Amino acid sequence: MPDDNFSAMRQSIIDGAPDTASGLAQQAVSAGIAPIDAINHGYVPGMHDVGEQFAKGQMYLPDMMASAEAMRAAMAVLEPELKRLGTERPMAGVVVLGTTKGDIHEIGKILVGTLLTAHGFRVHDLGVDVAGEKFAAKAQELHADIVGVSALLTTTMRNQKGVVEAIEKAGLRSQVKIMVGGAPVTRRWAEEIGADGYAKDAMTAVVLARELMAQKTQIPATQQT
Ligand code: B1M
Repeated sequence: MPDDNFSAMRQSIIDGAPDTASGLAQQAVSAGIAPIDAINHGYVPGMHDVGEQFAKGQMYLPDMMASAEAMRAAMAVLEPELKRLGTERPMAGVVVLGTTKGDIHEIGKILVGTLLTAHGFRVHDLGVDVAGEKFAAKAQELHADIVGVSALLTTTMRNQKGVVEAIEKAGLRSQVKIMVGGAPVTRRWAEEIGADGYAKDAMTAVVLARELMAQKTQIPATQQT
């Protein structure tokens, strides 16, 4: 796809224009463009620009909400395409996913969930503002392999620790791997709170989830013949 189209996608997010964003996504699908390329080279850079402008005081909250709406409109077109790829693969593992308590940012989490689904994981998305106990209860109910916790605010990333504690309290820690992510989250933070891994973006989250599944299914070295 020409760079012009990616620029138009980026601009549709900055403008907070859902109809344009979804129209461009439809064009991309019709033209056989990989949905992940449209997301990574078109729409996500637009969201990053919006964040920068907001931080500099050049954009206000309603603008940011309009941009998020445009992003959701594009994702509504691209997501089924990505999911279709996932159903053609063998089941890779069960993931319970959500944004942590006090936090309503969901675009990154949705992207992570979509890519995991596209790579064969069965993803249960709990949504936003999710307490640790809810993650633990759903993980228990679904016999989840992985719990994934997103946080976008420096004030809410500490609630990721609450999820680790809730999983421990429910007696599930030995069965469930925990991965964390989100803009302010770091590998060091993941280690500090006792999570099993950190991913910086949605594609890395897929790689990490596969690694965690491999760790889960690995026969301990002491039992290997
Ligand atoms: Co908010 N917001 N926001 N916001 N918002 C940020 C995060 C901010 C950095 C903007 C800024 O100041 N530059 C700032 C946080 C500052 C901080 O804590 N350091 C901020 C703020 C301050 C706020 C409010 C407090 C504003 C206010 O009310 N005054 C408020 C808080 C509300 C709350 O949650 N309680 C707020 C509200 C909102 C909106 C509702 C308007 C909207 C969200 C709408 C929605 O999601 N439905 C919004 C938006 C859109 C943003 C920015 C602009 C974009 C976020 C986004 O969607 N990015 C954001 C600025 C920015 O990030 N540049 C900002 C695109 C997305 C694809 O990237 O989410 O980073 P991201 O996800 C990536 C990776 O992080 C990673 O993979 C994803 C895909 O590559 N990842 C994971 C994410 N989760 C993962 C989980 C994993 C693994 C990887 O494993 C489980």
